Amino acid sequence: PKDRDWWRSAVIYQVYVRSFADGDGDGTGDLAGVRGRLSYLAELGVDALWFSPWYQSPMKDGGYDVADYRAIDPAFGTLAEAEKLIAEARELGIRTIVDIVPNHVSDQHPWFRAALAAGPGSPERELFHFRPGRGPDGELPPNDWPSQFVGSTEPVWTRLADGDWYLHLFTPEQPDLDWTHPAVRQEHEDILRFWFERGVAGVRIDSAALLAKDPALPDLAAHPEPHPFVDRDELHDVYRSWRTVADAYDGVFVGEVWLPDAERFARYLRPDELHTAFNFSFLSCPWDADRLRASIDTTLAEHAPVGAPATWVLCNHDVTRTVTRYGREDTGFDFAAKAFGTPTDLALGTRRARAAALLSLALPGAVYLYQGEELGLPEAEIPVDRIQDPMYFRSRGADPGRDGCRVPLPWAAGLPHAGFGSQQEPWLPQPADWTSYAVDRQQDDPDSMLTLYREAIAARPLFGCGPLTWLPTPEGVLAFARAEGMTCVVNLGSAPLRLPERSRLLLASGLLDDKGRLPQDTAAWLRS
Ligand code: TEU
Repeated sequence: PKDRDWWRSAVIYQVYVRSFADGDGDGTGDLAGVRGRLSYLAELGVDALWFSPWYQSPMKDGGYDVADYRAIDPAFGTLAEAEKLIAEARELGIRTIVDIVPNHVSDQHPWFRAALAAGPGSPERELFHFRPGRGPDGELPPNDWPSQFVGSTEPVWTRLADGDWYLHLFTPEQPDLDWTHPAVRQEHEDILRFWFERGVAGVRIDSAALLAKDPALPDLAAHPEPHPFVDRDELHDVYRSWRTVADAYDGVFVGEVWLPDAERFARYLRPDELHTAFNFSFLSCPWDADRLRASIDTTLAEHAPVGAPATWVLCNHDVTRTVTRYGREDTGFDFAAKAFGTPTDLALGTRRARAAALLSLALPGAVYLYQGEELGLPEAEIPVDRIQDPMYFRSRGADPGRDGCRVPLPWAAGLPHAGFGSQQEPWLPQPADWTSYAVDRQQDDPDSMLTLYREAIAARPLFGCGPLTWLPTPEGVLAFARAEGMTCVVNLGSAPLRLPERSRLLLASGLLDDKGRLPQDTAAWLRS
C-alpha cells in the first residue's frame, strides 16, 4: 500500500499512559516512561500508537475529563516532551494518534468555570446544556436521559446552588458541550490543527456518536426516534467539516462509534467523513465458529460498500481483558459482565486469546492492540478500597468498573512493582502473580504471548491487502485464504484438525498434537 494509505492495514497499539511505564518513579506512568520503551514498541512491530488522553486533567475519568486540550498533564510530562515523543516514534516508523474528547470537558475547564461564575441565562452557559429543573421548585431533573456508564442509574443532570441544572452523560465532572454553538465547533477544529501541526498522524474521536443533542432535550421515553442524543444526523455535518481540517495534514480519524445498527454505523465512514471507526463486534461475540464467522461477514459487508477498511478490536481500556473474557464460560462474550469473582479458566482463556490474535491479525483491515494484550494480561481484581474508576461509584458498586484492565504493566520480574518504574506504590495495585507476565520473562521465550504477537505482526504483511475467501471446513472450524496462498485456520471444535498437505506451517498459536493436527482452540497460518 502507498504510504499515505498506512491506516488501511495498520497495527495500532493503544497506550494508556498512566499505566504503561513510570519514568519518574512517582507511581503514575508518564511520557518519559513511553519514550524509554519506544524500542520495545518498534520491536513489537506496531505501525502507530494511540494515546488515551494525555492532556491536563483532574483525572476524574482517567483523563477523559479534559481541562486543557493543548497542554499535557503535569503528571505525564510537558508539551515539549510530547513533541519529542512524536518525533522519536516517527523516526522508528511509528505514527502517533491522539484521543480527542469532544462530547464533554472537565468541570475544571475554563469554559465551565466561567459558565458557573456567570450564572443562569449568561452567554457563558450557552456552551453547555444548562436548564431549569422540572417540578414546582425545579427540583426534578430536566429530562429522563440515562447515564452512558454501563450499570449506572445515576442521573445525567446535576443541580447548582443557583437552581440551574447541567447535563453530563458521564460523570458530573464531565459537563456536555452544546455542539450547536459555533464557538464549540471552532474550538475543536483549532484543537485538531494544534495536534496535526505537532506531527500527529491521526485522531481517535471519543464518544463520537453522542455529541449532537435534540435542542429541545425531550424525554427519551416519549421521543425515542430520532434518538435525542445518539447518532443524530447533525453529527455528519460536524465530521465533514473536521475532515477538511484533517485532509490538509493527511490526518486520519478513528471514531469511537458504538452503534448496534450496521447501516447507521457505516454512514460515518465516508471519503468526506471518518476514515475508520472501531468495530466492537468481537467484544460481544462468543467463542463460537459460526458466530465469529457471522461477525466477520457482517463487518466486511458493512465496510465494503463505503470503501473503508474494517477494524478489529479484541480489547481496550473500557472492557474486560481478552484472556479473562475468553476464560469465562457463561459471560465470556459479554464485555460488560465484570461481576466480582466470576469463575475464570485462565489457561483456556489464554489459549483462545492466542488463537484470536492470529485470527484478527490475518483479517483484512486495521488491528487495534491494547497495551498488555501482547503480554496476555488477565483482568485484575482490584481491592474495593483501591478502586478509582467512576463507573464503580456511579453504579453504586454494582459494576467493579474498568480498573481491572488498567493495571500498571509488568516490565521486569525482578524489580519492585514488576519493573513498572515506580519508587512508590503504583496508582493501581498489581496482582501478586503479575511478575509472571513481565516483559523480561516473555522476551526470549519462544512460547510466550509476546513472542506470538511479535512473530504474527512481522509475518502479517504476507497476507497482502486482498479480500478474504472462506474455505470449506468441518463444523467448528474457520478457514480463509488471502493473497498469495496465505491461509488462516482456527479450530474451535473439539476434533483435532488435519492440516492440508503441501502447505507450510508459518505460525501456530499452540502446539500441534502428536499426529501433526491442529487441536481445539488453536489457530495456524499456512502458506501453500
Ligand atoms: O467511552 C464511551 C462509552 O460509551 C463508554 O461508556 C463505554 O460504553 C463503556 O466504557 C463500556 O464499558 C469513552 C471512553 O472510552 C471511556 O473511557 C470514557 O469513560 C468515556 O468515553 C467518557 O469520556
